[in-house]
Amino acid sequence: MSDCIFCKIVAGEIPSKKIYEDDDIICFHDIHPAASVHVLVVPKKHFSSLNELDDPELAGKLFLVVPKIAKMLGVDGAYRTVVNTGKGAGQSVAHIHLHILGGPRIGMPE
Ligand code: DGP
Repeated sequence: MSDCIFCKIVAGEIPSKKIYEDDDIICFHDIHPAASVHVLVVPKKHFSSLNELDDPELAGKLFLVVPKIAKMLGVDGAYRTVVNTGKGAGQSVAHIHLHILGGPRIGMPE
């Protein structure tokens, strides 16, 4: 989608700190990290949210890549995976993405 910020990151039109990419998926650091490790797993194909995702194979790939990326980042022993769906739930970018958060939370006492 032409006005989608994550589509622009996928297309290389907006820079990102990319840590993983394959034919279907890109993963990059969140610009506003909420933990010492905070990355976003994003399908290259545009789906506005989990409500629109209708590709079971891609859904499987999105989940199965998470532990691989967590291991790459050294947080596979303990991490959270979050998918916000809808503005009321905090979804600010209308392109489905999974958050991976690991390590100490930023701004929160341990
Ligand atoms: P959500 O609130 O679940 O829609 O998460 C969207 C996340 O995307 C939010 O944590 C901030 C991040 N984000 C927004 N714009 C950009 C950007 O241009 N680059 C990067 N790397 N992250 C972004």
